[in-house]
Amino acid sequence: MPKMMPELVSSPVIHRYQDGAPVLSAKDIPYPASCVFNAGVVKFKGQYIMAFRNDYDFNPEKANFGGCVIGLAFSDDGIHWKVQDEPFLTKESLGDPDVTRIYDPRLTVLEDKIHLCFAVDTNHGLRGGIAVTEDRKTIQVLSLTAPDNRNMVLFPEKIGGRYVRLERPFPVYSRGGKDRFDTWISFSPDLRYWGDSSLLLPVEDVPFCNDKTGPAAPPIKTDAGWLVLFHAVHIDPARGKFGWEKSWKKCYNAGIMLLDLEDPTRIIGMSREPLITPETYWETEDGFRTNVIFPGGMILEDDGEVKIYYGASDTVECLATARVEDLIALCKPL
Ligand code: BMA
Repeated sequence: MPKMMPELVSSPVIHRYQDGAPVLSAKDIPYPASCVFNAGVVKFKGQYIMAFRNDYDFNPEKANFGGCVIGLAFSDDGIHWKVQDEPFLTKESLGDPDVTRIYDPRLTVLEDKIHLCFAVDTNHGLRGGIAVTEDRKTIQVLSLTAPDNRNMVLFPEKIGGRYVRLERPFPVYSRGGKDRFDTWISFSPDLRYWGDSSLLLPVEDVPFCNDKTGPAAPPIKTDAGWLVLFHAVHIDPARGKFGWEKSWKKCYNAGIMLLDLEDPTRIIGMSREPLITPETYWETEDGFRTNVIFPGGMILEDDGEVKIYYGASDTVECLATARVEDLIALCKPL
């Protein structure tokens, strides 16, 4: 039996923009769109850039979608977004007929270029990609994992001379055939070849989790350490269904931790409670899979405000803010 969860509440340091109303949703998209969520966001040369996931052609009878693309949006303030006329990436963008879906983008500015992490479903498993874009129209794929691995995020600079990523492999056989997945960390000399992998955040270390942990937004650097958002999932099979699907009983919360600046394989602090747990109408009442908070972007402003972008209910994109010092203070030493 999965461990039962206590009643969860979001941290008081979190402020939802407009009481949690979306900053981007299907109605803002100039091409077919049903659910717009799980975005990656960066601030690059003064402009905010968002890459979002758009599942389109929803079929209510089958509770599934005709397809999924990644779109781009731009903003001067990180709040009001102008969406580019055409999708940025489709499953065809990789030129590999084995790819059946591309989704869940994360963005990192690294060495003055926008890097993109993404997930693809293929006929032979789930893969995580790392790419760079110079023109915001095309991507150059630098690496693709072997199945099954995804949810990758890149650190914004090299550490100890190597690139670093967080990731979430899917070890099914050794974990009793069910999803019980943890966050890992890997290193690379060139963004192509990845290794020196180690377990970073196992499910059992997160008090509000009984199912899986995964990287959320790319880490931000602070004097206290790398500030890292993660998602943590708990399941209670006794719970009623969440959302439009026949059965969806998972609850996704956002958590926060601090990693050592020089040795990011070391967790130096973590909040024992969720940072954001589903609470608003958009997070709990209506959506494809309600009770899902899926952060993919975190921006530290010059004045110490942190903007956190998160997909709500796999349906809309929302924004919360917090003070960086408050987030750090939540990460109590382990
Ligand atoms: C995960 C991914 C995410 C999604 C989440 C909740 O497995 O597919 O894209 O937001 O499930 O449905």
